[in-house]
Amino acid sequence: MNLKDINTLKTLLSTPQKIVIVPHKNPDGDAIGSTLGLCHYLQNEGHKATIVSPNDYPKFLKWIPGNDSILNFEKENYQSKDRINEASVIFTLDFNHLGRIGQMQPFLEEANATFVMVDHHQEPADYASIMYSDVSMSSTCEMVYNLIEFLGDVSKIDTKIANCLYTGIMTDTGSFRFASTTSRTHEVVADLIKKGAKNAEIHHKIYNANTPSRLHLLGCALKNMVILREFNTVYITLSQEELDTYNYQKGDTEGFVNYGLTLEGIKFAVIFIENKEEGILKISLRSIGDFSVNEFSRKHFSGGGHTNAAGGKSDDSIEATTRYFVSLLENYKEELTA
Ligand SMILES: [Mn+2]
Repeated sequence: MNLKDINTLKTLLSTPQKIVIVPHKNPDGDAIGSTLGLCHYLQNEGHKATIVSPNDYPKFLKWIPGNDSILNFEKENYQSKDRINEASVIFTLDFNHLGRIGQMQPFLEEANATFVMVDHHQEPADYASIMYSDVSMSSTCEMVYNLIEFLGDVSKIDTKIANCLYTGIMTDTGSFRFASTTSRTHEVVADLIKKGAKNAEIHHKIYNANTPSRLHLLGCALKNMVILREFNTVYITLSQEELDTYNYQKGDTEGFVNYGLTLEGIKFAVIFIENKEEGILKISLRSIGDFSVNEFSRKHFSGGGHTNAAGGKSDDSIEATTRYFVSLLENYKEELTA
């Protein structure tokens, strides 16, 4: 974050503001952890701060301190719009394009507030007058820690904030194993533990929250896995019928795509998940090393994200989409087998 933006933000926050904090649609651990961590900090500083989420989020995140106060734009629509209308400052966290907030988009576009973006994805749009965008960051939670530090307030990070920020850093780094994890990430996490983050408890709450049906759905996904050795690539499909059979709940397929990468030699893993309600396939892409799934998804599946983790979508059937996907791989063979 540049000095000019830090100073503008300092001045802005030197008097009490009405603040709305927004995570992306289908928020994950980093989106919920970062918005809640920032929200606690701003409230402690005397601001009126509210989180408005575009929609609901998985049950395994519903213990994070303050989660009860999050407004769901789909369910608490009137109240959400009210808060957005009266906001003097709107923070958008863990996304960088207003297209990522679904039906909330027009309301934010019309809002008469100063926008602050804090995000670590590629190619930020330019809707925010104060921007903290850094693709080298492990997580938005690590950036919120930095933001509080830029404001000179690290000593004000309390136990609640520490637990929120630890959660998002942990989930976005795959428990500190992805390449985006730096020595600085560990320093931040060490300080959060000092400040009261209950690391073992957080791991337990996030990762040991399986239901029998989710594990059965995972079994189904792994059975459907197709291994394309000549491209060091793996893909998984899940049809709506299979999701229904195993009583799919929001968040159940989180992390499934990563299993492909645990096979020796595999560099590229993709999961295609049918969503009959939206009439699309949701696609998650992961890679190990230099192969950019962000570029791949931008080019072929109207998505994007990071070098090693991205999302995308397709309007075609599972059969047609996977056929198209496999046909693309020939063009990437050299990169994938290098
Ligand atoms: Mn993130």
